[in-house]
Amino acid sequence: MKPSAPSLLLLIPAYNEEGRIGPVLSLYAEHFIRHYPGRFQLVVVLNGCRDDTLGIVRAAEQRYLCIGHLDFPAPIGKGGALIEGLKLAPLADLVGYVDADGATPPEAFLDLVGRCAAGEADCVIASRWTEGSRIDVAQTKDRRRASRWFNAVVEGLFWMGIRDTQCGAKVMRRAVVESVQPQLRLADLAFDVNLLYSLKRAGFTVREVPTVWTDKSGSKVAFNFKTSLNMLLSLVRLRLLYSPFYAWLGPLRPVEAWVYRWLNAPPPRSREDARRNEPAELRHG
Ligand SMILES: Nc1nc2c(ncn2[C@@H]2O[C@H](COP(=O)(O)OP(=O)(O)O)[C@@H](O)[C@H]2O)c(=O)[nH]1
Ligand SMILES: [Mg+2]
Repeated sequence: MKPSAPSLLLLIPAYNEEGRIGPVLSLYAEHFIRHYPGRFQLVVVLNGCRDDTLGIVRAAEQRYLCIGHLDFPAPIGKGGALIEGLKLAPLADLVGYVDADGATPPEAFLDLVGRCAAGEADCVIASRWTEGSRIDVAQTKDRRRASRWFNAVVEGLFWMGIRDTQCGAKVMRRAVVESVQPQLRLADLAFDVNLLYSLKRAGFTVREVPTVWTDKSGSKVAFNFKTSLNMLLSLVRLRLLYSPFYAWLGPLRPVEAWVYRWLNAPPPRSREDARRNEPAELRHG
């Protein structure tokens, strides 16, 4: 990348990550300060943490000027946190996100950024299921099986030709983010499908590239019946959002709200909420 490299905003959603996020912040900050020629900002988006994630993030902010955070007390979910974080898109030319546990090493994320900066696609995403990927530590067998089922359902409903919508590392051009923001409605883990489908529909290109992945223990994602049902429900909801029947479904809204409450999942945002685009206050230290 040339010295005139685009500025980069990296979001890291974090929920009860006091045990995992500290070294990851140092690793990413060091790597990008050393190897990324453009302006680099890293923003951790916390919500409802019941541990000292905030203390760990603040300590990192003392060491690295490029780190900041947003903190939401409400349980807005990983998707909700990313939706809020993406409102900071005007700060940079390229905007991306990655998980807090370091499963994607900074080198692999930088590769995505380089490809996006070089114009290979409007959005470049890491894929564990594309030939050439290197899986140092794989997800559990159950998670891998669930991942393939999930992918089959996503393909059946959305026909995107993407093998791994759920890998936590993605980067895109600011204009892409800004153009799809009003369509980002899902606050749970199906958020990635919401993002990818809305940007494909808008005519933007997505490139899936093989990645390096080291699965980490201490997952914050409950892997159970309710989570699976939640994901399925959100995918169906997303599909309906783009169908001519959506307007007829208004009377079902209270039932939907009840189901998401029962599933203990962050509910989808209303159209009005999605259109409101006030960025939260970025904090440092
Ligand atoms: N802000 C926020 N982040 C979340 C939430 N749930 C998960 N995350 C983050 O999403 C990322 C992926 O979670 P992780 O536990 O690594 O998922 P897994 O590797 O798929 O089991 C991590 O950075 C988590 O901290 C949430 O409710 N809110
Ligand atoms: Mg993880």
